[in-house]
Amino acid sequence: MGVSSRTVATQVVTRASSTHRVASSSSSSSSSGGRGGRYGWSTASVGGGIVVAAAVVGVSVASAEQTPDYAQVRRDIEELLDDESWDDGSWGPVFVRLAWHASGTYDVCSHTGGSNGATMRFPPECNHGANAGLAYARERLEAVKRKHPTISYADLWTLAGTVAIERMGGPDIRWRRGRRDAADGTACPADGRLPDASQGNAHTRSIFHRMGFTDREIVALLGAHALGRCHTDRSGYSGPWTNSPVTFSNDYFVQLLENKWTPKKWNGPHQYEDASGSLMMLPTDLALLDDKVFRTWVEAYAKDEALFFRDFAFAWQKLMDLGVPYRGGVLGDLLL
Ligand code: HIF
Repeated sequence: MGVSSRTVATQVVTRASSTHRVASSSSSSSSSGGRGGRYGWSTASVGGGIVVAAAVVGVSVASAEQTPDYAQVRRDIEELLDDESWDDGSWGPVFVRLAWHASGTYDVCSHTGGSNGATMRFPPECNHGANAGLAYARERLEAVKRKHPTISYADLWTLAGTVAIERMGGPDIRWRRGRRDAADGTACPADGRLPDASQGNAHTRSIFHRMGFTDREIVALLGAHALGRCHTDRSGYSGPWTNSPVTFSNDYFVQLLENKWTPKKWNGPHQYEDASGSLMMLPTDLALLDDKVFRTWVEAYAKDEALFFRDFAFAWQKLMDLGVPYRGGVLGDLLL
């Protein structure tokens, strides 16, 4: 899809969703325990985590200034993407990683973690090893937050990752606003909820099943490793998965199946490299080929990019919405 038609589609989504919206009268910096707009939110601490509940308490109308101009926010995020001095020339991949690490802490049983709250702004979560390097992305997005102070960080980060995927050639993805920022770090999830790249399929399954994903959705999501690269000063691993790390495509699956992967001989963590030594796979990536179900989907997505794009768009939206109360199921509007 071309740039102009994508922009139009984006605006249609923004307008369409605003028809369902009763604007909140509270500022985005209010805690999830705050109260405002049509819904009053209350929080209760359960087992060290936070449960968010919402109840209809009345309708109020906010002034235009209190509602972020989401179409403009999108454009401002787009402006930040290209940068020849950053990695492979785009901040897109690290925005995608920020959005996913903010969301992927969710636990479907305790309803803790997830994108609501943007708790990665606070210790201890900002210091979790898995989040190394994400301060660069958070800092880069501060310019957009300053320009649009009423957008929550939780909305800004998830939108930035989503816009980045779209602008790097990925599918159009339905993004929903309405996340609220936590006031402090009391709702930070425990360390260890994000995946450990040195592990195998049992670990990958347990991490993503905890978030509520199916095996098919896990493989679809993993196609995002077509983007970006590993950095020795962050994860310790090194290199990109594909030759076009700022283009969203099904190339991750093609590389996984068609390239020859051998253990990299170096003074670093165990990872795989191709014959040229320029591409890499993590142990969790290569393990997909050893599992019958995972492999079936790797092969399907390598063969059919349109199928991958469709499945990815659905799974990514689900990831971005983890931990956010919404009504009407997956296609419903967020509760704000
Ligand atoms: Fe990643 N991922 N990811 N990842 N990831 C890294 C980088 C990126 C895992 C490990 C790593 C997903 C799942 C998993 C991106 C997007 C997604 C790095 C390197 C590691 C180690 C970090 C660095 O050194 O900078 C593991 C173990 C996962 C589960 C198996 C998601 C599906 C693919 C959910 C996802 O969307 C992106 C983009 C990057 C590149 C970041 C960059 O700065 O270039």
